[in-house]
Amino acid sequence: MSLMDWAKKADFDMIFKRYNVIIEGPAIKPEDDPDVKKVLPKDEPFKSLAMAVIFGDAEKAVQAAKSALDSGTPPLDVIEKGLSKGMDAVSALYAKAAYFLPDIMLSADAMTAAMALAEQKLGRAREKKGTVVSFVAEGDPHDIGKNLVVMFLKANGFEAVDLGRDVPDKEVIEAVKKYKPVMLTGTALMTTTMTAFPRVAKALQEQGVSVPVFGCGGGAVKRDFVESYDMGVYGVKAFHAPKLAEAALAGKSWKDIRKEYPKIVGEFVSEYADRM
Ligand code: B12
Repeated sequence: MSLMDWAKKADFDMIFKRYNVIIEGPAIKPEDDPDVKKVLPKDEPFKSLAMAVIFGDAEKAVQAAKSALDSGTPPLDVIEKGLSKGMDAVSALYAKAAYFLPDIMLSADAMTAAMALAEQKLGRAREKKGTVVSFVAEGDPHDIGKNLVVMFLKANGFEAVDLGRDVPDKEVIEAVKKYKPVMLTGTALMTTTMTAFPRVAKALQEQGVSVPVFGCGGGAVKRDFVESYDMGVYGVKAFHAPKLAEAALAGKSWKDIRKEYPKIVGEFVSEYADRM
């Protein structure tokens, strides 16, 4: 068969699809995934915010956040009911290997870009109530939760000293000595890195330094783990952080805060259901 004859008979549509010259449709429709459906908000503007994070589209995430904030949606809702739900969906897709590392990096960037707008809107109270030192555990690059903690602390009038992510224990201890904070917060997303918390607590005690409360949170962390070392209080939501710091300022000890967590944060917290 001559090339011309072959070209007349060839199914170019099929060939183009086979070699990705044209695409049959979206490779994946995340919103149809049953685990995504469980967490995806149904109402606007939260659905668009979450979808922009799911698709790792920073431009759309920023647009959605801007229009939500402009139309009066509270910044906390933009974060908690929209962007964070998107990240929950991303986590579900990553867990079942439908998403890979590059996907979640794009989603993290989209969430971070949109969060910056919510932060501006939250504003920063002028009068400083006290100092809090925040860090992500040594070896851990996951800093979205810590950034939220810092953002809510600043918005509520605390001086937040942000040590960043992958912070060596030694730096945390030095910062506690230097700033004498009313609270120290630690975030860890990995089971291999959360072990920094008991190490830091122990080293502080050995060096005769203490903090009224050491709030510890992050995906990998559970309450019983945090309550296995002194000073540790398990932090559930980033926006609880200023309330915990306020309780410490009011003279509550870490032991009191452990016992009274739901009362202090003023809402039902399933992780503390036995202490309601
Ligand atoms: C985004 C993401 C990334 C991004 C992080 C970008 C960034 N700048 O943070 C990138 C792509 C870099 C990444 C990399 C990796 N990741 Co990752 N990642 C995630 C993912 C999908 C979401 C995490 C997230 O941001 N969640 C949203 C934030 C808001 O949640 P959060 O930090 O927990 O904070 C909330 C609360 O915990 C609370 N909180 C947190 N701290 C505190 C403190 C106080 C005081 C209070 C009150 C509250 C509080 O506030 C927030 C809610 O309001 C998770 C999946 C999951 N299920 O969590 C995996 C996950 C954490 N990653 C994981 C892994 C394994 C990795 C890699 C090692 C993968 C690899 N093979 O290379 C690498 C790390 C390599 C390295 N060591 O450098 C695992 C960890 C497993 C484990 N349990 O140990 C997870 C669980 C995925 C999985 N199911 O396997 N990752």
